[in-house]
Amino acid sequence: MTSGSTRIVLALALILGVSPLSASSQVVLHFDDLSFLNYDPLPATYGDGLDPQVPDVQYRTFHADGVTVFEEHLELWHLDYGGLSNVVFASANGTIAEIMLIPEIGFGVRLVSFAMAGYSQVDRANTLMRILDAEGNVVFDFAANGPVPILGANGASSVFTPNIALGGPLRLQWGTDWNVGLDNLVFEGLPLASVPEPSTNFLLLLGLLALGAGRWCRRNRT
Ligand SMILES: [Ca+2]
Ligand SMILES: [Ca+2]
Repeated sequence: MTSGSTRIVLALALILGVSPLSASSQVVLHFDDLSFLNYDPLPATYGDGLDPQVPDVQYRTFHADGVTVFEEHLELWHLDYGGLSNVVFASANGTIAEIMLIPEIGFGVRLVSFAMAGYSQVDRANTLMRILDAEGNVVFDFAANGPVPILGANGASSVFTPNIALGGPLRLQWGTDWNVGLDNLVFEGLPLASVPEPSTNFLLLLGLLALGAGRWCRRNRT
């Protein structure tokens, strides 16, 4: 998602009365406060309780089907995922990484934004990149129109701002190239009453699809 689409998402969010920048309780998972060696598993407790409304964050690597678990962790890496440092990635190539945000009963959770970049300073792509609910229903599919480019060359990285809230656990999956690492994931818990109706997320999705269509048209005029 480019800054252009980011602006549109923010604009939509503002139009819909969803405040993407308001809460002071936003948590950032940056992995910079850990001592580790490359390939070490990310501790299962990392990020737990930083937001009391989201007591548990879980990390898994799935087989390529995105359903069966390969290993109950993600792994850590120091440098050269683009310009990011101290990132997490799937524990084997050809698999799918997942971060699951689990709110307290009576609360929802909003995935505000996250960054990704390609190793080793190489542009990559996610053939699979999506947000699911606890039951595995796809709430938002970043790759609906094809693989999602991920920057990495020349110290670049890609920032995504889904700003999507669910009334229960939220899962972010990406794969199947373990050379795509994740960093700076921002989320917040919020009372169920302030979780947008599913139709609001649907409108955000429509906005993104409209943007994609616009891009497609422009590309085909040149
Ligand atoms: Ca945990
Ligand atoms: Ca980091």
